[in-house]
Parts: sequence; C-alpha cells; structure tokens
Amino acid sequence: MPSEGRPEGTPKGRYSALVPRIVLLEGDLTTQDVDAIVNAANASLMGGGGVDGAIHRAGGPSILAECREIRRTSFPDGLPTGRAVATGGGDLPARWVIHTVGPVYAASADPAGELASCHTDSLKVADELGARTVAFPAISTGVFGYPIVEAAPAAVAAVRGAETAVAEVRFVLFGREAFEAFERALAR
Ligand code: AR6
Repeated sequence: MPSEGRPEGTPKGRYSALVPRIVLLEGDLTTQDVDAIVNAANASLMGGGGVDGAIHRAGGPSILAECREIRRTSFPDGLPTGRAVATGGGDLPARWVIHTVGPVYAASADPAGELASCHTDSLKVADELGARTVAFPAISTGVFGYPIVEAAPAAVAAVRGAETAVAEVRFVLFGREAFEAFERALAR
C-alpha cells in the first residue's frame, strides 16, 4: 500500500506548489512510470551493482553512452558526492535518469549533509528538465552502508525542505524494512 505524506497543516487535497507530495512504495525503481528516476550511482558513472546495475540493465546501452559523454565533457574526474546529472531513460518507462552519488557512510565526515545534497541537487536537475514526478531509491543504503533508519529521515527532511516545481517525489523502497523506516520518517 502506498502511503502519502502531507506537510503539517496542509488540508487534504491541497498542496503547496513548492512542496512536493511524498509517496512511499515498496517495489522496483526501474519499472516506475514517472518523468525521472534517480540512480544511486558512483563517481565513475560507469555503472555498478545494486539499483545502478538494475537501471543500466533495464534501460539499455544508451544510458552508459550518455554517461561516458558527461564524464568526457563535464566531469573528467568523476561526479562529486552530492551532485546530480541527467541522461535519457533509454528503454525505461521513465523519460530521464538523474544520476547522483551518495556518501559512503563510513568514509564521510557529513553523511547527512551529503545525502541531503543528493536529493536537493537531483530535484534541481529535475526542475531544469521539467520533470514533475520523480522516483528515488534509498540512496547510499546498500553498498555504501548508510543505515536505513538514519538515511530515511535525512532523505525525507531534504525533500521536505527543497524548493522545487516537482509535484510528486516517490520513494521506491526495496523490502519491508526500508519501507517501514521511510514510513516512520514521514510520520514525524
Ligand atoms: N529498486 C529499488 N531499490 C533498489 C533496487 C531496485 N531495483 N535495487 C536495489 N535497491 P545500492 P548505494 C535498493 O547498493 O548504497 C552500486 O554498485 C537497495 O536495497 O544500489 O548508494 C553503484 O554503482 C538499497 O536500499 O546503492 C555504487 O557503486 C538502495 O537501493 C554503489 O552501488 C541503495 O543500494 C552505490 O551504493
């Protein structure tokens, strides 16, 4: 069951234009029919495991080709942590993929700040694209080792605090534990 969050005090059915509606879903990010999905990538932008691998497998080779071009032209040393860039969605239902690099939890001096930056920079890129519905995975909570109970409130707070024209942010969570952590964060 998707569950929805509203900013406190916002009457049902009316949303502030500057605050995206947050929707939670337990499922697979790659099948989401949204304008853009966000990839939990690494600095190389050359693919990897986890949700990154799943996106490149489902989206086909055009995504990697565009990532190579972004590396060549804009980020020869790799995409910094907390930044985001966009490619087309290839064969995915989503029109665009926004690639961002989350913090490696154990190696970061400010994991919450860097994770927040992933979300705000991704929404900024979404605004530049004109994307109105954006689906995020639980960035950094897999290979990068960010505990889900800490990452969920940081991610939700970042989206709630973002100024964006995106109307809906959908967190697509893999597994019950991740879903429930986001549910608790949203209820705060
Ligand atoms: N849909 C939704 N969530 C998923 C999916 C999916 N298809 N697959 C995995 N998850 P991770 P990170 C969840 O490891 O921690 C890659 O190798 C997963 O359960 O994908 O940011 C990159 O190339 C977890 O909760 O990303 C980087 O090198 C969450 O997505 C590195 O991993 C994030 O897990 C990035 O690590």
